[in-house]
Amino acid sequence: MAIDELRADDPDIGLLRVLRDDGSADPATDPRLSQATVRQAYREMKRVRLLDARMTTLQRQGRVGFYGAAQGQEAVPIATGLACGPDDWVFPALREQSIMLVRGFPLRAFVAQVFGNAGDVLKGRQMPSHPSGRAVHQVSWSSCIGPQIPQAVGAAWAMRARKSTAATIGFMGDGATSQADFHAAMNFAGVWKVPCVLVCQNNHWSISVPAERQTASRTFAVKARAYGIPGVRVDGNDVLAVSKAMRAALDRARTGGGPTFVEAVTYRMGPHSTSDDPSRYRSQAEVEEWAAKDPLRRLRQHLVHLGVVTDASDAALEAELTAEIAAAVDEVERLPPPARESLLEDVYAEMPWHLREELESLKKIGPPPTHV
Ligand SMILES: Cc1ncc(C[n+]2csc(CCOP(=O)(O)OP(=O)(O)O)c2C)c(N)n1
Repeated sequence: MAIDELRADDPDIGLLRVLRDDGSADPATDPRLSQATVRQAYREMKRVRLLDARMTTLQRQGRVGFYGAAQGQEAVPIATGLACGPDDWVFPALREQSIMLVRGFPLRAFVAQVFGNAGDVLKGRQMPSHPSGRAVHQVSWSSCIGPQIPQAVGAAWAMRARKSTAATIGFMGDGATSQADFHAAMNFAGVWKVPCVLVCQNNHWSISVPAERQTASRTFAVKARAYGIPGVRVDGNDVLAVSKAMRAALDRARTGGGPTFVEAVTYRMGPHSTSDDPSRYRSQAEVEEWAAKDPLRRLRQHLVHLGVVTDASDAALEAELTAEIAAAVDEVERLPPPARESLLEDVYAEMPWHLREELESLKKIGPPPTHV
C-alpha cells in the first residue's frame, strides 16, 4: 500500500470564517456578538493601527529607539482582549501588545514604555515595545522566540493547582513553532490538560523566512494533533471568526476541557520591526494581495453593511483617536528619564551597603538631563 493511501483519511484542517466578501456575516458561523462589542472591536483595532503608525514615525524621527508594529494583525489581539476575563493571564509575543490596552492599560503608560522614561511603570528597564502590566495580567515578551509558550502552560498548571477558574493565553508567531520550547509546551499542555489557549499568528513570515520554509506540515494547526490537543484554524483577518474561536477555546479551558491550539492565518503588512526592510525578501504584489484582505477594512465593510458606520462617522472616529494618541505622545515625551536611583531598586528588600555606596556616588554626579 502506498503511503499516500495510508494518509487519505488525514483531512486538512479547514479555515473558520465569518465575514464574507460582501461584508455580511455568515449566519452559519456568526458568533452573534452584541453590536456594541463589534463596534468596540473596530474602535480598538483602529486605535492600534494609528498608534503603530505614530510610534513607527517617532522611531524614524529618532525620538524612540525601536518599535514592533502589528499592522495587518490587529484582529487577533483585539478579539483576544475582548474575549478574556479579568483573571486570565496573557503571555504575548511581539504582535500582541495591544491586548493590554483593550483590558484597560492606560495609553500614556503604554507610550511611556516605548520612550522608557519616568512615566514607564517598568522604569525604562525593558526594550521599547516590550510592555507589561500586572494590573491587566499581561507579562512582558522576553524577545527570545518561544519561551513565553512554556511559561503560559506552566502558569495554567499553577492556576489549576490553585483551583482558579482563570485561563492563560500564550502567543507565538509561525517561526516560534520551530523552537524546542513549542514542543515542550504543547506536550506538557496535552498530557496535563492545562487551562491554556495557545495561539499561533501565522503571518506568513518569520522576518525573512517564509512559512513554507518554516514547516513541512500542511498547516500549523495540524501540529496540535500529535500532542492530543484540538487544533483550530481560523481566518486571522476576520475579527468575528477569531472572537468565536477564542471564546470557545477559553470556555473549554475554564470548564476543565484542557488546552486548545489556534492557528490564526494572517499577514504582517509592514516590516518585522523598525529594524527591518521587507522589500529585500518579499514582493510588493504579495503585500498588495493581502492588503485587499486587511482586517480593519473587512470589519469596516461589515459595519457599513450593518448601517452603523459611514464615511463621516469614520472620519470623526479617526480624528478623535489621532488626537488621543497625539496628546499621549506630547505629554509623555516631556517626562524626564527614570530616576537614577531606580537603577539600584527592586532587587533587594533592603539595599545592601555596596549599593548604598553606589547610590551616594550617583547622587554626587548631579541631576540627569531632562531630555533623552
Ligand atoms: C531564540 C531566538 N532566535 C532568534 C531571534 C531573532 N528573531 C527575532 S524575531 C524573529 C522572528 C520571529 O518570527 P515569528 O515567530 O514568526 O513571529 P513574527 O515576528 O513573525 O510575529 C527572530 C528569528 C530571537 N529573538 N530569539
